[in-house]
Amino acid sequence: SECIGPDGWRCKRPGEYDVEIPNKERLVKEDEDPIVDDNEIDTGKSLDGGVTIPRTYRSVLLKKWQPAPVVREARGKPGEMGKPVKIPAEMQELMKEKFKENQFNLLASDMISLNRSLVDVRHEGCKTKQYAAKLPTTSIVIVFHNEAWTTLLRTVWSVINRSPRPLLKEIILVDDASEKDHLGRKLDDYVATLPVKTFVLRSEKRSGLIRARLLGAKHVTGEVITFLDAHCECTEGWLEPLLARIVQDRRTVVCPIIDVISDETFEYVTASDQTWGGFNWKLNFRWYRVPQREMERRNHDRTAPLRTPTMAGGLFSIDKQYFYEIGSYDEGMDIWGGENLEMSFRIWQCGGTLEIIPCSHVGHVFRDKSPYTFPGGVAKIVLHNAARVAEVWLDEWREFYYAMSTGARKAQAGDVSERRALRERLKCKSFRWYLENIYPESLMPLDYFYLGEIRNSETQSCLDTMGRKYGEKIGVSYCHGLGGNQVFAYTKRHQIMSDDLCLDASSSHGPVNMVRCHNMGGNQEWVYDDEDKTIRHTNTGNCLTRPSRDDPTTPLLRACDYSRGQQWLMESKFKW
Ligand code: LR7
Ligand code: MN
Repeated sequence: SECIGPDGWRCKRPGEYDVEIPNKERLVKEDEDPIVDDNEIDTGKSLDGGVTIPRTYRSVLLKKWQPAPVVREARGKPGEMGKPVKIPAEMQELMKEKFKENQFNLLASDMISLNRSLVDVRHEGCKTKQYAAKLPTTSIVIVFHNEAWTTLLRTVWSVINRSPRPLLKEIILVDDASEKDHLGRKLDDYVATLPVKTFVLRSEKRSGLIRARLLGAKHVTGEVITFLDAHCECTEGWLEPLLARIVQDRRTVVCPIIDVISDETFEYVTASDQTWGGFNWKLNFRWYRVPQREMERRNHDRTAPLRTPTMAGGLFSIDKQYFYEIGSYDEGMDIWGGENLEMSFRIWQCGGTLEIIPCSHVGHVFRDKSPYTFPGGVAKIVLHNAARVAEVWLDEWREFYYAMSTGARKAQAGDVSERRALRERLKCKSFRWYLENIYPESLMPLDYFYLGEIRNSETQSCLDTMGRKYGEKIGVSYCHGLGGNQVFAYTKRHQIMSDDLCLDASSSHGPVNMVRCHNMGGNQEWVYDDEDKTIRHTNTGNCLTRPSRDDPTTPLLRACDYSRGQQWLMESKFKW
């Protein structure tokens, strides 16, 4: 069981906190709490190259606390128990109008109680889990720019309503130069009335979410920092399992399962517990299915912590001291994007652990578009941030990023010397180590023979994904030398891949399709012959062939005849 309390520790179930603690005298005051060093648990993790900090945790149980109120269903109210809100026909126009402001259904959000009830979505096995009674305190940091009143306050209330009061040190709201009236005085006055200490920090000029979080973190007095986006809803028992995991090893950074609050209806929809975080060649964060090996490592226990290669970025808890030891955030990053991958790589490469704790569920309003401005342009900012990630953490695999995103080479990473020095100082491991040990399923192949364009010797055209999707045919077009759709890797596993797509043929005369890479050879195995320049499909023995004249953009699979139309050159000729 998870009951890890050493001598004198009581094991409790989540939710059990709103019971009076007997014998208050036995509890120590916050400032005289001794360093508890008997809760050391060896996770069997190698320490070499990592940060050397004590693994033990100083645990505090506050003397005074109020039980968290129980959230009951307000029957008949819209959205209770996480149900979808239906907007009456006569309000559809207004709804559409209001949608634009935040890129979610503001009208629906405004109709729902700030204290709305939710279903307890946890796996049955989570409800009876035992956690140490002595957990660290946490401060919640929520940064926002022009957030809607109801989503912001519903986030705050869900924290208040569903966190054991003794664990909740304070809630810190960081206003990143919002321009909305309701986020000014009105907000200050409102938070002053809350039953949990809550205050608003203001950044004078737009600083972006990364620097806003750094500002919030500075004011944290709890032992753990918990970051949330400004449009979340925490569910029953969300906090204890996060903190309990940090007690076991303070170099573990933990995320809840991020459920979906529909941007259309505000329905609370549980996310799969079988997805983890990855990324593609463009350095976009992506959810992927958890591989079998990780399920096996967890003995198929769906309530056990899940080691994830990357995190989404908005919702996680981290030991405060560790947050700084490991290099907090890269202050050179602007507005939005990249910081989540930067932190993920840094945690793993520098000796930490990044996990999703499946017993913790927090909902987040996912939306299709960003509602706010990106001063200087979205592409410029996002590419700048991503280039910093690539320059500091990716080693040679940065080439995948630069090859894939057109314009990435031009976007300036700026001065990254401090971040590289941090990597040195912490003696962080290489990206190869990360790919080998943490993320062998990565779309960035560990070993590859070639990365670049693939040009037909006869037609002088290049293989091109044509921006097509899964299952569609591969194309060829004029070699533009700009990377993007014309970049392919020829891997040691004998795949010809572009990001998550692999050349795939299931019959001997084609077609040659682009299919999600499965890393299992089969229809996706090709052998390039450096001498005669053929790309031979192992299963069928046939060769990749230039298109015929009646369909000049679709390469074929034909019996190998060693003609020039079957010769492909793997020599990058990029124009950057
Ligand atoms: O300039 C800004 N200043 C801010 O304070 C821009 C944004 N913000 C605030 C904003 O109000 C919000 O509270 O920062 C927070 C995140 O911005 P969102 O909600 O527009 O971003 P997102 O949910 O699309 O983005 C995800 O990726 C981001 C990359 O920088 C951050 O890491 C977000 O925290 C992250 N959100 C999540 O991880 C929730 C799950 C989404 C997924 C996947
Ligand atoms: Mn968000």
